[in-house]
Amino acid sequence: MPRFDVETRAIWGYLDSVIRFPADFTWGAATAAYQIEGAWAEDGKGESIWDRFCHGGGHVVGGDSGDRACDHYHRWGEDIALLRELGVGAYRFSVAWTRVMPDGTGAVNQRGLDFYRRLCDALLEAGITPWLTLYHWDLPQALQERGGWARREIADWFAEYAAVVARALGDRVRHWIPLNEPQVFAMLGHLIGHHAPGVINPLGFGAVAHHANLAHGRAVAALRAEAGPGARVGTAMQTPPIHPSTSSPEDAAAARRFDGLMNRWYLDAVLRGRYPEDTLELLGPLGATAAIKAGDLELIAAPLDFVGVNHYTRVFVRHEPAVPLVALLPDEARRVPGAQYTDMGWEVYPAGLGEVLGRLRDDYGNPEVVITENGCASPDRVVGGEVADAARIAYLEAYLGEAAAALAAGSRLTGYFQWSLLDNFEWAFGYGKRFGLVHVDYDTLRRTPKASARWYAALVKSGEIRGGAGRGV
Ligand code: IFM
Repeated sequence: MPRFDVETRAIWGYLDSVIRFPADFTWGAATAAYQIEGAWAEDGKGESIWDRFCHGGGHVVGGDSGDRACDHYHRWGEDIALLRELGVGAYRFSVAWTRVMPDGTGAVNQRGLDFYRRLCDALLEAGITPWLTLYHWDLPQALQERGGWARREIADWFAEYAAVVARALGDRVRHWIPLNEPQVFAMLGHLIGHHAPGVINPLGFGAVAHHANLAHGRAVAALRAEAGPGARVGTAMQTPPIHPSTSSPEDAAAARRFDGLMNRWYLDAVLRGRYPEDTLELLGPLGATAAIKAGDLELIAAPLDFVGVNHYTRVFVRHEPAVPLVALLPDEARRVPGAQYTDMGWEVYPAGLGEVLGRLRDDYGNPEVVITENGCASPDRVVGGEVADAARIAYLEAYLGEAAAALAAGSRLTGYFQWSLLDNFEWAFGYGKRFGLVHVDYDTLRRTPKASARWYAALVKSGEIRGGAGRGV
């Protein structure tokens, strides 16, 4: 028997039904260190690849950087008060590796650990469960200089860091996520160079993609050993549906290839203990064959407690015969007539969430799933002290409707984290893209909860969505 009741499925832009989630469903909000903390060189913190990438200039819209960001490093008390107002039971944040180990390995910076200890203590006191991500893209620059993700040793370095954090915080933290979106940092950082460290090296991409999985596996083992008996360890994967741009067989083949690179390379390794053969054919000559050693896949596929899904949109892919590698990249020019798009230019496509959850249920053994990120960017402004972000509310209604439908269809979905608590540094897009439930004025750092924050608080409190709320904002 399902433990909830969906009277109708959500329909984008129009929903007049009531959706009820289970009473023990986890409701949360998420952030990441580099995107909100600021204080980039304070209290012994080392330099990360994102510090270097932003300071180098020319990579980020407007020359923005995370130097100050939302100044969460100093304003975390205020941000916990915002979480309390939302009423969420869980908060997903990441630890900045360089605060804890400025050079990535070796010396531990006690002041860095103390910051996260204080944060966790205050969360627990507020009745909010910390969910800790170890790596949300801010690799220590010192490790980049030793080869970074291209080196097999990255897995040792990451395991060492995981053990340090687990020993320091394991008495406070039960929920652990080693890597945020390995597919995204591998591809954007090492294949097309849009993200730090800005590497464009197709010939080494296969090794990076394997080392990301290996580092995940080594960190899972370190957490199991060091984080205490009650530790729950999972993932946060960005595994969008990949659709062909047209009905041509060439586009279908390109979409299948891209699905291998983006999704199956990670899902199959972690959940099935093997690499998909078609993707191995592509990545093998790009360094993967040399990188994969006996025993790696057993380690990578160690059992998990949950699979985290970060979800926003679907991706179209078209075949591009002139430039073979472009066939591996999304077709960003493809627009769906009549569809709505967020401020990121991402299609609002709630059915995609149902597709991802259905795939995990039907093809990957129906693991426990948590939506570790979902949300949208919109051009929000404070007018008369209010932010009327109706489009965000409509987006969330529609996506949560899909989540509820997946639950009804047997998915073991146990939680949902809204991306993001605050407007923040959106990587190569800088501060122009606002994903928060709470608006941040980057001059004054004033926080203003948006209409969507009140909407989300009502959902968290009642466990129910009453359709159409976004239209009234
Ligand atoms: O802001 C990012 C986050 O860091 C990782 N997932 C996607 C979000 C929106 O782009």
